[in-house]
Amino acid sequence: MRVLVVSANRERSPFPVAPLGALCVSAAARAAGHDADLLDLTFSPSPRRAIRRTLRSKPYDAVGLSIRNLDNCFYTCPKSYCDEVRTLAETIRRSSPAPLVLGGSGFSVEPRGWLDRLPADYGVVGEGEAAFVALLDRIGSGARADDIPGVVAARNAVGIRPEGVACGAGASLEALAPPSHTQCRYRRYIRTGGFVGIQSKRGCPFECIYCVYPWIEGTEYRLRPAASVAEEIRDVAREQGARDFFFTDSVFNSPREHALAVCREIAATSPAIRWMAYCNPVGFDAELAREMARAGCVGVEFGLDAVTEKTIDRLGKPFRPDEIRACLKAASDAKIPFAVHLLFGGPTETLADVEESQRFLDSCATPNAIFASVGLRVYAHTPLERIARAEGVLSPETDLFEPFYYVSKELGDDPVGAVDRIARRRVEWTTASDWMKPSLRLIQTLINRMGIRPQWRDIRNYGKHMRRPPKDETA
Ligand code: B12
Repeated sequence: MRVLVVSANRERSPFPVAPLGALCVSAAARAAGHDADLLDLTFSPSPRRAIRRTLRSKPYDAVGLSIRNLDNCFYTCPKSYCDEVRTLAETIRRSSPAPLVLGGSGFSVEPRGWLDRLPADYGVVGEGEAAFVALLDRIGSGARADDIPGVVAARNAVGIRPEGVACGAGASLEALAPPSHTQCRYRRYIRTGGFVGIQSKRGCPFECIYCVYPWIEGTEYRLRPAASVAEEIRDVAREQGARDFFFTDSVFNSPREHALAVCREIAATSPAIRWMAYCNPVGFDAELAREMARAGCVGVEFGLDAVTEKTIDRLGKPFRPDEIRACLKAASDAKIPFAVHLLFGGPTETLADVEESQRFLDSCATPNAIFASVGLRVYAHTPLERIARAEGVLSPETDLFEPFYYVSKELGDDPVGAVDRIARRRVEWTTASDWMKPSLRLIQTLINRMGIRPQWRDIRNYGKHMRRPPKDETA
């Protein structure tokens, strides 16, 4: 069959992100013998014209639309991508009679909402490779498709996510074709601050109360052989001259032995690359940090969210404060630049907890940047949804397709201002109020153009001029 996979994402913040998910499903379709093309709209000056032109060029038998983001998860500056994506879907519909299949992480967090709003025939919830290929077969033969695990037919999209709709299917990753990187022009991404996305595993066994990663990827780790991860990196580096990679794993360092093996393979086969990854403190020690640095890791982002005993418990994080201290020291000793992400506003959190978080981090190795956010995006079927409903802040009618944020009422009437005031006391702390400043955005663009990785490496230097605290607030 002739198949077109369209990647809808055009977001440029914090940098343009290459369409790894779309490259995976396109590769799977090709491996199954289909003639699959990819249309990446990230840099397209006129996405609708690009869609019309592409759909005129070949009589496609099926079109896939990859929806990476539903919204930007920014409490202070919320943005939904729905209208933009709907326009693309409508253009596809008008330009081709081929069945339209939706998929992607942004789709998977709210499949029902998307199918209600977009003119599509099917949706694939969670992992796409096997389901998309099975669906193409059924489309080809005209048979029913909604019994394929993960596939939802738009006409009976009522009550998606009942038991039985498999998500993050448990298939082994070894059998998957590698993403079709040759279909992506990485040069432009890398010039504008982006990376080649790479995955060393799927799945997330942790149970953070607000998170949808286990839903998208499954709750158990499925590991790729370390040698094939390194081989994929080496091939893209060779074929496309790409040097900058980003591990898209929810937590790169877990399980630790696998992360170590991946680092050793990369160091042996691709000595000249640079990469970054999201990590957490579980098993992140001096040996792993050293191996990561040796393998070309130039930046680690610790998605801690909480750092005090109380807030860690409330968010269901899988580590303790002493593990945080140990992992920050390990990264610092290995001379890997590192950033910390914090998420304030979780259940029962007070300003005293924010103050305690700052004191705790003051006592650890100093990160290059601390990103402090306020407000937890509430997703359906998470423990946080249940908490918000029990507290009555989320009414039964609230549609979680629209961004809804949980912020503990104990943070007061102006949680953003209050956290801002605490954050401004330290040069390494930054908040959404900083990120939205045009001057900071300009600096970020320049940093991206200069090829500096990680982008936040020197935030203490330029940030301090912009966030100088009022005299009476220095604590
Ligand atoms: C790594 C990551 C990042 C990195 C990206 C680094 C890089 N260079 O790639 C960084 C930190 C930069 C980032 C930024 C953002 N991210 Co992010 N990110 C992720 C993460 C952890 C993995 C994404 C990934 O690449 N996975 C690997 C690929 C292979 O999987 P996939 O894309 O899901 O594709 C599979 C399926 O979805 C499906 N599929 C995909 N396309 C298609 C198409 C069809 C037709 C079919 C059938 C199937 C299908 O099959 C694929 C293969 O199995 C996810 C969470 C998660 N675990 O999924 C969040 C996630 C995607 N991000 C999210 C968001 C919101 C953002 C930001 C908007 C946040 C912000 N305010 O800055 C930005 C947007 C950046 C941009 N320009 O688009 C949300 C999206 C949901 C939502 N609410 O919209 C997620 C789900 C996290 C969350 N908050 O819940 N992100």
